[in-house]
Amino acid sequence: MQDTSHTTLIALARSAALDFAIYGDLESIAPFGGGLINHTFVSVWDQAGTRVRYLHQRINDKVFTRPDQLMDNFTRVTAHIAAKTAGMPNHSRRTLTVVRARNGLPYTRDAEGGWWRAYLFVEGVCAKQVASSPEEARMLGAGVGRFQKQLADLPLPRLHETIPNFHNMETRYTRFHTAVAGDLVKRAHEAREEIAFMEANEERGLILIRGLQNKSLPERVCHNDTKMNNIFLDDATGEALCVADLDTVMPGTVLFDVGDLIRTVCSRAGEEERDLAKVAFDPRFFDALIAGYCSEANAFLTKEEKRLIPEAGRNITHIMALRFLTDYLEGDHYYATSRPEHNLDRCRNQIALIKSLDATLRG
Ligand code: GN1
Ligand code: MG
Repeated sequence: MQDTSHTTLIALARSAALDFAIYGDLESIAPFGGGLINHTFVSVWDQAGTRVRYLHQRINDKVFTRPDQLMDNFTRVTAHIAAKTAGMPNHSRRTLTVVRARNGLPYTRDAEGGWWRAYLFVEGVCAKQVASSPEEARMLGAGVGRFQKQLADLPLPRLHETIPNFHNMETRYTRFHTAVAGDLVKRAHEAREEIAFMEANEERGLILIRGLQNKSLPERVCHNDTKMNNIFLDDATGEALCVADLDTVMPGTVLFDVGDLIRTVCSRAGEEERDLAKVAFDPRFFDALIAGYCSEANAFLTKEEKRLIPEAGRNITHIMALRFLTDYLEGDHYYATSRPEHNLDRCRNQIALIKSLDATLRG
C-alpha cells in the first residue's frame, strides 16, 4: 500500500476533491469503506441547499502502474453501461458515473504524484460481506450476468490490461515458488501446511488459464473482482443494481467472475473470518447464484463455459489462497493487513472453503 500518512492523505483528499467539476461547497471529506487496495473517501457538498455526496479514490499506483489507462477503461465501460440503461428508472444508480476534473480529464494528480478519481455516490444501496439468503445469491448472480451481457458488445479497441496476468495461475505459481525458495522474511515454516496444499493443487489450478490459452474458453470483457461486496444491492428491492470496483475490468474468461461470486456468495463466512468452523460452502446458495447468473448469461455462454462453472468457484478461491499466502511469504507488501498473521489467516480461510466445496460438490 502507499505509505503516505493518514493526516497527509486527508489533506490530499480534500485538495484533490476541489479539483473536480463539482458544484457547490465542500462541507466534509472522510475515509470510507474497507477495500484492500485503494484509499477511498466520501465527501459531502452543499449544492444550493441540497446535500450531495461523492466518492473519491486515490488509485494505488504500485498495483495499477498505468492509472491513465485504467481510467480510460473505466470511462468506456461506465459510458457503455449507461447508454444501455438509458431511460430506465434509477438510471444513474445502475453504474458508476465518473466526474471529470476541471481540466476535462477523468482524474487529477496530487502534490505527491498520487492519482485521484471521483464519482457520484450511489445512494440507497448496500454492499455485504456475506449473503443472507439464496434469494440474495440469485440477485447477485443475475447482477454479474447482466454486467457481462451489457459489456459483451463493447466496441474495440481491446481494453487495457490494468494488471497483466492478474488471474494467471501459472505466473502466480512461479512467484509463489520463488517466495518459498527465498523465504526472505522467514515465514515458510509457519505456513508449511498451506505450502503443501498449494503444491498438491498446482496442476488442477491451471485449468482456466489453459482454457484461455488453448482458446477452448473465449476471451470476453469481464470484471475480475466480483467478490460480493463489490456489488451494490438496492435497499428498496434487493436487486443487484450496480457493479462497482471497476479497476480490473479487462479481457479474461467470464468464469473468473462466476468463480469469485461462488467464492464469496456461497461461503457462510467472509474471507476475514478466523473461526474456520464457520467457513462452509452452502449448496443452496450455489444453486440460486448459478440460476440467477444463467438467467442473464445463457444468452452468450458456450457449453464449455457452462461445464466449468463449479470448477471456477474452486479455481478463484484457490488463486486467492495462493495470493494471500505469497504475500505472507513476501512480507505483506500487497494487501492491507492489520496483524502479522493476517494474510496467512486469510489463506487458511480460503483453503477451508476449498475443502468444504470439494466435500459438498463431490458428495
Ligand atoms: C482485492 O480491491 P478489493 O479489496 O476489492 C483484490 C482482489 C481480491 C480481494 C480479496 C486489484 O480487492 O483481487 O479478490 O482484494 N484486488 C486486486 O479481498 O488485487
Ligand atoms: Mg479492487
